[in-house]
Amino acid sequence: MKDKQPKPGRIIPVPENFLSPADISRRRALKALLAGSAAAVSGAAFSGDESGGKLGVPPWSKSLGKPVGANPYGLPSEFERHVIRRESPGLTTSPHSSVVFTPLQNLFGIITPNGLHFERDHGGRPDIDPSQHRLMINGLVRQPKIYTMDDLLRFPSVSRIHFIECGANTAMEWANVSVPTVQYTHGMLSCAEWTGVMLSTLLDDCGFDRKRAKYILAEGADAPSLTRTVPIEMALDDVMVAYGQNGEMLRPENGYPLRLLVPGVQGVSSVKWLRRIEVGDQPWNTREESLHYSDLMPDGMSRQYTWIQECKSVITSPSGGQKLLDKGYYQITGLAWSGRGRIKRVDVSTDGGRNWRTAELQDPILPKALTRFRIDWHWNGEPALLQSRAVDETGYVQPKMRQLREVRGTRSIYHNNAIQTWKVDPSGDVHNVQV
Ligand SMILES: Nc1nc2c(c(=O)[nH]1)N[C@H]1C(S)=C(S)[C@@H](COP(=O)(O)O)O[C@H]1N2
Ligand SMILES: [Mo]
Repeated sequence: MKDKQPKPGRIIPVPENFLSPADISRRRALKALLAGSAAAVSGAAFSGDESGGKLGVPPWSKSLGKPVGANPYGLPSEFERHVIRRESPGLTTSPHSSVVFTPLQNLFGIITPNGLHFERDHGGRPDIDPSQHRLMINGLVRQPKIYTMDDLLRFPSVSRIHFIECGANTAMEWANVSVPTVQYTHGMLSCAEWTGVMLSTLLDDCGFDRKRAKYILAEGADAPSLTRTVPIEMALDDVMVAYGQNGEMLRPENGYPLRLLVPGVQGVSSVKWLRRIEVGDQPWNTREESLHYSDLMPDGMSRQYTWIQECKSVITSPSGGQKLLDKGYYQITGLAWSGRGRIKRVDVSTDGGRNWRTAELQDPILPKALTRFRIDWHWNGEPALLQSRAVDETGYVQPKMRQLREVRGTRSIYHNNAIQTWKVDPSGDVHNVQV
């Protein structure tokens, strides 16, 4: 009986400071974290004699707080200042064609706060005045049109929760383990409630040619004029022209004032700062769909137009860089998603895939959205290999790294959806490993 209700263990949850450019020394930061957590555990200097069961009166209970309007636009508590997007040092040569990763290890539920949504830009982020912004729809349409933001806001709107995952998420791990934390292995992944107009509504408004239209081209207003081809069936299904992100206008980083959202498809197709949609009868083979975003296979051939982000999952806690301080009870939790629909099941292993238990899925379980899973775990102090394996509603099972490599080799950059393994050492340190 006792074994079933082990004492809750403590965890150092925020391991990733050591990779910020300002503080690149892993050891120094970990040491600081350890010192910090010791203070938190023994701390509470103000609170009087807690051992006697008394609750002290903290300083903030003894004076007036800040006035209600102190922050006209709210920010997180200063005690959360380590919860930030981070660049992976050395990953890119220019900060304009680069990425900042979402701190998945710090988040709850399925929604990414707007200030933490990952940002992937090819030529920096433009600051667009919405009154000057225009969306043109041309090509195989009866009536080419140019819309202002005001025009677009007058169309019937929809709000839907979807993830965006960069096709290159987990790309560094194809050949071997290369980055230490879930922020860097999986943090080109975010999920928001997007609001906008269905693209089908706008295509109808322009009277697109239903017989000849096979593809659309979406073009961004940023310096690289990023362009992507989207098949018309997708465009007419669930693609949105979005201006809202979690209840407010898009953030500049994520496409303000307008972006395309292609649910379930690699992030690059969700063109930000959207300024033009062209309707055509064949794919455009632009730079971002020939030179990049094609998958180099072992035989030297490349797969092109691999749109869908297949079913994938990752444990976000405990995860790489964290440290378990005690034997005892821990919650294993993480995220699962599929570009093909809903998540059906997530299994969790603590012994590197020999034995599996089915995790609890937390509502809501939405198509092409992140799904939160959790399961109880009693850590007995022995080495453990933590893995999660997701299954989606099509029956597709997330593959092992080895299975994926057998088919794809190691030179693919994109679409690595393999099972992630976190190794827990007897010391409690958690590492990124491949088994
Ligand atoms: N115009 C434009 N759209 C863009 C990009 C860009 O650089 N320019 N980056 C793409 C890539 S590669 C990804 S992964 C997603 C990332 O969206 P986010 O920055 O909102 O997370 O935007 C896509 N849309
Ligand atoms: Mo991307």
